[in-house]
Amino acid sequence: MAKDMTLLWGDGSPPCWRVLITLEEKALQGYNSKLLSFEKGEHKSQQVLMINPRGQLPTFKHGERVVNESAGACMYLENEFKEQGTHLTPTCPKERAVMYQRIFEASTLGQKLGDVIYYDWKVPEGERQESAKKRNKEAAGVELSLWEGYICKGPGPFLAGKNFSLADVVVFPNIAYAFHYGLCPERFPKLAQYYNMLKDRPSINKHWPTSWTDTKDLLKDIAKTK
Ligand SMILES: N[C@@H](CCC(=O)N[C@@H](CS)C(=O)NCC(=O)O)C(=O)O
Repeated sequence: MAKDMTLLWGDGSPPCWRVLITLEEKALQGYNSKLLSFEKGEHKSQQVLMINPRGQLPTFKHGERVVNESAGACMYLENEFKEQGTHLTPTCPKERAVMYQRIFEASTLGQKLGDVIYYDWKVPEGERQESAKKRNKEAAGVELSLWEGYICKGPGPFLAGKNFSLADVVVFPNIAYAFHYGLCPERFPKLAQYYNMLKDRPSINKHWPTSWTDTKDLLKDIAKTK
């Protein structure tokens, strides 16, 4: 039982999904799970700000230990509960190196996708520029092409090698997010294959964002670079 853990999370957030997946993989049940609404601004409530001064989700606490950064929380849980549930760290040093690299570079992927997806939301109407939108899309294309290449690199089929690892926990939500926002599977066939391989994994499927009922098209014209 994990009664001394609290996770405050928001639906549709890749960082939150990572922590939910890890808790599931590590067979940690009975934690205090609280779904908050971004729309209602609940991520800026006192309840969150007391633990996470940035007012962001996920917000995670184990006893008195606070680990709000999603990848940090996943790594923390894997280390604290090494022998429980799925082993999410490869024993092979080479695969471990790849895992760490992918975990940390996932933030660049998230940022490049966000630059396209949230452009209109972040930039006031009078200041929006088609050229800036185009540049963001090109940069997202370059980044996604890197990840498309990673899927065929190494022994696979998972990101760090033969087994599902923390790299997949951290990166899969970003890949699913890209397809939800309209990334074209024909243009990124390896990413699509990776997505299809993992989408029904119980830990992933159980926490699939319920708000993702329709697909958006913001990333539909993103192309692969050579
Ligand atoms: N680096 C943080 C990022 C968390 C994050 O950006 N959360 C978003 C939701 S996906 C959020 O709470 N945004 C609201 C805000 O920044 O005000 C992590 O990985 O945990």
